[in-house]
Amino acid sequence: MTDLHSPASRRRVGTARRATGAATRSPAAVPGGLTAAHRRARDLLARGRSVVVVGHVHPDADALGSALALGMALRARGVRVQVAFAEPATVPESLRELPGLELVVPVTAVDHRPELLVTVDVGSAERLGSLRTLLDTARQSLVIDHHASNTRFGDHHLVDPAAEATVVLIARLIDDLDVPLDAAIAANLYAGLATDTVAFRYAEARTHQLAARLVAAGARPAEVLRPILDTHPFGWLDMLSRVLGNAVLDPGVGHGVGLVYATIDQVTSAGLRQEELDSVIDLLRTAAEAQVAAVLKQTGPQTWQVSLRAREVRGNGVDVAAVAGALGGGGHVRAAGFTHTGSPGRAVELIVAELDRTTASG
Ligand SMILES: [Mn+2]
Repeated sequence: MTDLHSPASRRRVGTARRATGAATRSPAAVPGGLTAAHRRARDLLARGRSVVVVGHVHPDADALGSALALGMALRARGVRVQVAFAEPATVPESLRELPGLELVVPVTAVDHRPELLVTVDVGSAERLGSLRTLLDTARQSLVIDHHASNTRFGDHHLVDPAAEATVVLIARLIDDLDVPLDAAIAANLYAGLATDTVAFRYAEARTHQLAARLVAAGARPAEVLRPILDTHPFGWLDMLSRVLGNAVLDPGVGHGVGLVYATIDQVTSAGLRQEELDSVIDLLRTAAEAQVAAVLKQTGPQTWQVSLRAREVRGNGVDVAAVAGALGGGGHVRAAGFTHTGSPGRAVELIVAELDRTTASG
């Protein structure tokens, strides 16, 4: 994903916790009082009789997978559940094979006075889009998320940046609600887990163990991931050939850090889905000669959404969140972005200057 909330290339430090239900019920001390937050979340979910679960705008597999898995688990407990997101108006095409989509309701049909609003994978109230009004109208709200930057915008919060995906937190809660993992719930959890860990590159042992549980419960990895990761329209290949054919490599940027970049103008992106556009940075970032990759995607006559990725070098690398932050954006250490107004050439100049500056001081 090109948005700033993709956890691509984050690195996780192990904690004492494990992903199994038995472990989460143990009173083991967890930094930040997570156990208490987890228990409160479980109690809220156990009591709620009408729940609306909302993912972030333009939901990815972690957001929608979390919402659907939790929604199905609550439905199994007899709870009245709706799943929603503010934009786009329909489920993104690549996520339309996830089980449980019958829980998704359009914005106009959302119950605005539920007992409990649960937001999943949402880092800030803005990421709820028009559904942020639910924060005021729901009786209570519970924020479940793994973004370190979470602004804690609800009444109650289960925020764990050590979780590789929000579905990890959802899996623990489902265990603690004593809802058995069925194939449909497992498929949703697997979709979020596989994508947010960049196909398990950034997954601790306990997270691989969770994946094994999900597969044992009936999630079929190839079937779950094919529409999400392995399916593009033919026009994608033409777009790639043009965009990648014009990619530029400058290995000298940042005192040898190296930058590879490409631009996608509106003519080139016409008719393609977000899924196709988001794939470009993942190809670009494989260039061995550059530690930093940038994709400049035109969103208006003079506006460009710039995505940055940093390659890890022996456990180290450029902090692109700092680069993006200096240019008015933000994100994660290895995946960040900013919005640029002006020419794409000027955006590249700004990135180069920032990389030269930060690598000189580092
Ligand atoms: Mn996520």
